[in-house]
Amino acid sequence: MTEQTLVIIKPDGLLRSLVGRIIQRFEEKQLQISQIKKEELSQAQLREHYSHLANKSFFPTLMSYMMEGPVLLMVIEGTSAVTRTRKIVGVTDPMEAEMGTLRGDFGVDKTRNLIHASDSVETAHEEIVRFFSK
Ligand code: DGI
Repeated sequence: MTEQTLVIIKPDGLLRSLVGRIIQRFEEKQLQISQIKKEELSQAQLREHYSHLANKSFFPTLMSYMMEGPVLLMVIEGTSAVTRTRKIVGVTDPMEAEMGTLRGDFGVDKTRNLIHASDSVETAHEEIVRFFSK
């Protein structure tokens, strides 16, 4: 089934000039970019996006990392896009992520893990509305 998912290339992905290589991984797997924009995320947007983590000890570190510079927001579309995108991205901790995944190949640590990708079809819908409705 064709789905849409939200992908965010986090600030260090842009600063390290990894955007082309990241997008290539999705395109190689027949996932298409249907919307894309570069933006600096506000504290309010990030608090909403990461509200499920607000009580975690790493939350302040996560917030400041996400505000180090602009991010690239993308709506990625294709068959089973949510699951396939998460597979391409790899698990949260780059030390645990398989080689060949984006986090396994390019991620640094649990904070600097390069990419966000929606974790379900429902979350994807909410996140696309959050970041692309205006
Ligand atoms: O869906 P994910 O991004 O893989 O994971 P998540 O929704 O549980 O967490 C969102 C982000 O928060 C994650 O990409 C990086 C950060 N994070 C999660 N767990 C930890 C963490 N950062 C640190 N420093 N330590 C953690 O245990």
